[in-house]
Parts: sequence; structure tokens; C-alpha cells
Amino acid sequence: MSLDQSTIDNLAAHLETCELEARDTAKITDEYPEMDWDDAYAIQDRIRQRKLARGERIVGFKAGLTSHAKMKQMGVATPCFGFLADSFALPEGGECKVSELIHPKVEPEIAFVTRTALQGPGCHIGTVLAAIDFVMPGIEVIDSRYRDFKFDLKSVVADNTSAVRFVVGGRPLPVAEVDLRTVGIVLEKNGQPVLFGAGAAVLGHPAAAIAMLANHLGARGEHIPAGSLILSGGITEAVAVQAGDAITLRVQGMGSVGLRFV
Ligand code: 0L1
Ligand code: MG
Repeated sequence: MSLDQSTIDNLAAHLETCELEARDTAKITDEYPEMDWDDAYAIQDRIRQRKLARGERIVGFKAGLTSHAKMKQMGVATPCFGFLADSFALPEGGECKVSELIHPKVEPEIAFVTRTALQGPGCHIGTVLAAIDFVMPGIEVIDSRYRDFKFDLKSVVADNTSAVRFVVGGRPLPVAEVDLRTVGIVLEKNGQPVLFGAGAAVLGHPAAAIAMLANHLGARGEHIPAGSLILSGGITEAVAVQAGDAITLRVQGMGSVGLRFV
């Protein structure tokens, strides 16, 4: 690590305040170019501790930048991982208030719920499928705290990978009842189909993103608890939304889930 504890605390407070007050900021590596990966995840951990200290609960995790479309859109080459707090969850068909956000975008994702804990290292698609209870459609709303979504990967990790809101729903399916590589998705914006894809866009198989997450957490002495919700990453690039937009995600065999931006 190259940053001291008080710098990590200050950067976590700064980024979380930007999240809570819907204010953007320059990417933090502009001021701290020496920041390394351990620093970046330590800042994210500190944001998680701040939320826990306020009584929020951590309901799961997310993998980000897991598809080539997303990596190309953001100009990066590696996935990243973040956490999901209960305050991020929106009801199915509910409202997402844009006044609470900076410049939201949506991503179509497959959400996983674990039946048993997953502990890396050594997790692979098989271990993941054996530990999953069910999968369902999920829309992630991302909202980078960085001005104009301009960042590098370490800054994104520190910023909890742009996590801010999500909705899951539709028809949950036991994982054995779906081929997650060929499952098709359509994302509709205001009734118009705008994005199309298949599960294989996420690292060849969305469960590979969960295995990477478990191995990443295992390397840091953590695990994925039973009953966790995990967003496996956008199948397509992200789409910008504004007040008045209605978004629906349809996933083959799993029904649909939607949100209205107000
Ligand atoms: O969930 C994601 O793929 C987002 C990762 C963070 C980068 C971004 O804000 O697009
Ligand atoms: Mg995402």
C-alpha cells in the first residue's frame, strides 16, 4: 500500500459524500497517482464500513466491466468488484429518483443468489453453479462519482465500481433450468428495444464472474456468504437515462423487471 490510513479515510469520506450528495469529482488518481490496488480496495472497504456504521446492511456484491462491450465502452481491460448495500435496492417496477444521482446509466445483468457460501481461491464455474440457489433478471443503475465518467480502474474500484441502485425480479429460475451462456436478453427504453445480448457476453459464462469474485474475495480473506445477491456484470454497454425514462429488461425464460426514472 502506498497511502496512509488517514488519506484512505479522507478519500472514502470524500467519495461517499459525493455519492450521498449527488456531486461529481475529479478522479482521485489525479491527486494520488501513486495509489495502488490495495489502496483502491481499502478505500472501497472504508466506504462499506461507513455504511455499516450508519446501520445499513450489505446484501451482496457486484462484478463490473465483465463484458467486452463494457470494457470497450470504458477503455479498460480487467473486471472489478464492489459491494451492494440495502439502500441501493429499488422495488420491482418502482421509481428511481434522478435528483439523487449525478449521471445515471443502466446495465442489463443476470443476478445470482447463493444458497451456500462460496470461498476462494480455487472457485470455478462448477463450484459456483453448485452453490447458487437461483438466478433472475437484474438492472443495475451505475453513477460514477467521477466527472463525465472519466476515470481509471483504480479510481473506479475506490468508488465502489460506480454502484448506486439496482432492481431484481422477474421469474427466478433454479440455475439448472437455464443455459446461462445462450440465455437472451432485451433491454427496452420507453418501450423501444435498444440493447440485445446473451449471457456469454459476460466472460463466456456469467458464473465465471461469480467465480472471479469469490477468488478475489478469498485472496483478501473474505468470502461470499449464503443468501448473497450478486450482479454478474452488464451484458451490453451501459445506457444513459434521465427523468421520464422507463426501462424494462426481458430475460429469456425469466420474465422481466423494470424501473421508472422520475
Ligand atoms: O457495473 C459496472 O460494470 C460498472 C463498473 C464501473 C465502471 C463504470 O462506471 O462504468
Ligand atoms: Mg454493472
